[in-house]
Amino acid sequence: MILQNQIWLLTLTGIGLVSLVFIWIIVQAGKPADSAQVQKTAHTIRRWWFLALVLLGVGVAYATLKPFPIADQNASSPAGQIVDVVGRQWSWTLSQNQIKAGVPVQFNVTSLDVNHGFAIYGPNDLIVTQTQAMPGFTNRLHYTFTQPGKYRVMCLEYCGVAHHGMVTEFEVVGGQP
Ligand SMILES: [Cu+2]
Repeated sequence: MILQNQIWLLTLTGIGLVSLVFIWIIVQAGKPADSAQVQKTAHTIRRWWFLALVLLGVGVAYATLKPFPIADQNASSPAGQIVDVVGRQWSWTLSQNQIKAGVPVQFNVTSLDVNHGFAIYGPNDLIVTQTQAMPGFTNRLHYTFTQPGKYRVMCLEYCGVAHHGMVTEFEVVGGQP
């Protein structure tokens, strides 16, 4: 299952769980309760709930930040090919339009005017990787393409009236089709 479908499933499950909580509250409403006992139970639930949320938050942060795609900006590059990317209102300039599959590539991404979002879409129109294109700063983005084909670059950050037209293409060659 592709990632977007997994997230969709997770979202639906979450909505279902929240709905169940609401239904439970509606069913429980109106029943008389011993307030001291309720308070004691609530405090216990709150303690465990807090601990679970902290563990979940730390776990999710660790799992999602570990494979951080934006490389150390000062380290020497391990990439076998380097592509310089310049964004401006409203176009992209890439130093090359052919990239080899299976060889790590480093995109050096910057902007001449305002902030842009440098996003690469694969042949199936799903986002492959992305970073910011910022004026006065170069972001290094590392990625290794596995699938050959036509890839599109689109701006992911609104940057003016022709933002939607900030599209370019490049080709990934070699590798397994
Ligand atoms: Cu834009």
